[in-house]
Amino acid sequence: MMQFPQLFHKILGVAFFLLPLCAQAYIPVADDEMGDINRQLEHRVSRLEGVLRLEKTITESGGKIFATNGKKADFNTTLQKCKEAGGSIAAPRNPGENDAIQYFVKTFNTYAYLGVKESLIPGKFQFLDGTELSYTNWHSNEPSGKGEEGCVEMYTDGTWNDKRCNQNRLIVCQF
Ligand code: MMA
Ligand code: CA
Repeated sequence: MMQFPQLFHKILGVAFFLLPLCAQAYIPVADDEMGDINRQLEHRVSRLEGVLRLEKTITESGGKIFATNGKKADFNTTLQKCKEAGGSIAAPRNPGENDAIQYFVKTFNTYAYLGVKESLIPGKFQFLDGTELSYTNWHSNEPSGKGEEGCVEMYTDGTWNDKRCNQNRLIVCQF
């Protein structure tokens, strides 16, 4: 009768002997099927993106997708609509993202609210989660509201203006 340590050693030996076989014979099959599914999905996604770009309802910057439904709403309704869609209100973090949002503002010729709001310090603005803005694109002489304009809209030229939150502006979300 074989003792445990020897048996264990034998099983380990067989396992390591079979490992390269598995790697060559089985994993490539699974890999291929996965590759097939990935290619099918990528094809479907790229066709959907083609439709949405044709309709001018999506833009992309650095992997972040921005989208509009072409409709207008006040700031709180915009927050709600973006959340319902599984995203959040568009908040540009750099010039590329600002350009991506500006594309909609120009295309729909309608200003858009951004995911930026006034902090407890009047005239100081931040992201909705309270984090600091590392990029801004204020229009000259903005922000001007001194605590009376808690939201931020984007003008057609891409610059920002602090604005009361009750206006109807283009809904632009990020995903
Ligand atoms: C409006 C309003 C402000 C903006 C000024 C710029 C008069 O107020 O949109 O937010 O700063 O225009 O002139
Ligand atoms: Ca202002």
